[in-house]
Amino acid sequence: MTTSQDADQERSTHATPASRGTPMLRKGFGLTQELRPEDMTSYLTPEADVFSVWHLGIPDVPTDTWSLTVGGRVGRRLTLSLDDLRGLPQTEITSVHECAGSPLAPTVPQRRVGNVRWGGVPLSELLGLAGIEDGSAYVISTGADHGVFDSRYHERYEKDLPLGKAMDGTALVALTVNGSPLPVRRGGPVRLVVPGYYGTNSTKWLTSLTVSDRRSAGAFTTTYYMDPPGEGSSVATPVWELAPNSCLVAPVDGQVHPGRPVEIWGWAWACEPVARVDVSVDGGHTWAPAEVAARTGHAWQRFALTWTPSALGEHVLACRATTHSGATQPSTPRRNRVHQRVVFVTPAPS
Ligand SMILES: Nc1nc2c(c(=O)[nH]1)N[C@H]1C(S)=C(S)[C@@H](COP(=O)(O)O)O[C@H]1N2
Ligand SMILES: [Mo]
Repeated sequence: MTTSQDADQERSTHATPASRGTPMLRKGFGLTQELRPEDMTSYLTPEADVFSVWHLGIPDVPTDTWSLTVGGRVGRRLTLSLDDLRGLPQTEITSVHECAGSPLAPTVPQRRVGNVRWGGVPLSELLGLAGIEDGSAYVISTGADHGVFDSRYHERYEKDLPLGKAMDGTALVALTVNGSPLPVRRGGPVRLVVPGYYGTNSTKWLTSLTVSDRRSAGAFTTTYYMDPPGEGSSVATPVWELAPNSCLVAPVDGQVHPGRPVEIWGWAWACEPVARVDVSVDGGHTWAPAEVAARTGHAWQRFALTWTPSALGEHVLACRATTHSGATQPSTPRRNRVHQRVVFVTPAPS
């Protein structure tokens, strides 16, 4: 690890040499097929089943020459190699990983979600080593990827997060996912992970961290991933904290029969713990509280309710999560709109 005191020089720019000109394995926006909710049967989502999203392409990051700089408003600027990072204290956290959906259609629910165990160096540890100057308020992260998104060339993918979140001990400079080294397509060799925040904030192919007194002026924090002002407000909000959300894993059609108890279950999550999940079997006219497991880390929480249907026919199942502070899911078109599934109660196999 090398350090330097010339923080002033760093202040003028967030770019690092590595963020320019890294060869790209793929160019342009892309994503991989997400798991359907009925296939989210395991608490930990296997890495291969977790959705993947990239805006600018996938860079060919050279692991041997990769380095991370920590600069901006810090006492000493750090440059770390992969070995330097591996030599620092490591921790793990299980965390729900959810995409906020397309920044061009932010109200369309996508249900791109998984629950994984990330491992790496706490961001607070690295920032502590660098020493944060008074008056700092944000940490800006940049990735090595560059390219065209939404008909515009972007020199890099750049995000920011409030200093309080960066220092809360959950944010990681991650080296592993589910116990294995991060593959390049997952953001390897090193990515940022911000548990409790939408996936967009977890910068892949991380090359620099910059402590700042203001937000990033980049496209991915100004044009994209800013929710328009709500009713009675004039301020747009950054797409940071996970809004309450939930999905139904079971039952599906063919599993529901008259007079036979069936477990309605699924996963619920939010930035803060989910305190309650309500389930409906009549399309949202009436709701009943499900049992909800306690949360560990920033993982999703299982909910379940036993239902014994009495008659044959169509039922619209729905689930709705509510947090300790009372935030809940809307039934209007929003990214965390209530999830519904139609099931037919069919005669039991004899
Ligand atoms: N460098 C970089 N980081 C990025 C992105 C990107 O395009 N470039 N996409 C973000 C978005 S929108 C999401 S949802 C997550 C997806 O991470 P995954 O592909 O590992 O699931 O990465 C985030 N980090
Ligand atoms: Mo995303």
